[in-house]
Amino acid sequence: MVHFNFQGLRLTRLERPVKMIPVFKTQRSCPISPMISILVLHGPNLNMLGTRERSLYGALSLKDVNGAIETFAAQEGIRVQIRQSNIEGELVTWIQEAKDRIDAIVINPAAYTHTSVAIRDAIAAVDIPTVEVHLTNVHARESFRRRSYIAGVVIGQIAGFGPDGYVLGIRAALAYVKRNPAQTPS
Ligand code: DHK
Repeated sequence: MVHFNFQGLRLTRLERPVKMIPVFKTQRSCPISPMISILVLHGPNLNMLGTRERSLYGALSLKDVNGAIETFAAQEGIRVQIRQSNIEGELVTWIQEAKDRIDAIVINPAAYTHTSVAIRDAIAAVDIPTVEVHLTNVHARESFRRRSYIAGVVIGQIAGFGPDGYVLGIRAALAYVKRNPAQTPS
């Protein structure tokens, strides 16, 4: 150790240089913006894609659909988290957990679209921009599928484009988040 005086202060310098640990700048001062995070939720029976009513829902499995979502996310440089549940409460919990962590939600609530006040209330409660996706054109099917409890609390709905609807939904959510950066979590 070497001691020396600087402006009346007794300072000590270590002889061996101290290894510098890089300190990452905070988000505000960082010129590179943080990755946008999108939560993709699949509701009940979507785990059966590929075998379920193929004439309506197509031949792709949920794994195939998720693969296409992940490929798109990688191309766009965004983070996606994908989950499926047959249980309403589980979907509600995941929406709640997204608060202040996720920039946007893309959800196919499947049959819960037409029944779930709980999912609607969860989306309203977290105040995260959300896109509603349906594989089929629900408006051209049985009348009970035309009513969506979710539609009133989302930024928009995409229906009838099969699995492409998820990528379209993410694209729409992404554009919305970029236009409304104040809503992104800090
Ligand atoms: C999927 C379901 O499982 C149905 O209950 C909905 C939706 C429609 C879809 O088109 O993705 O009515």
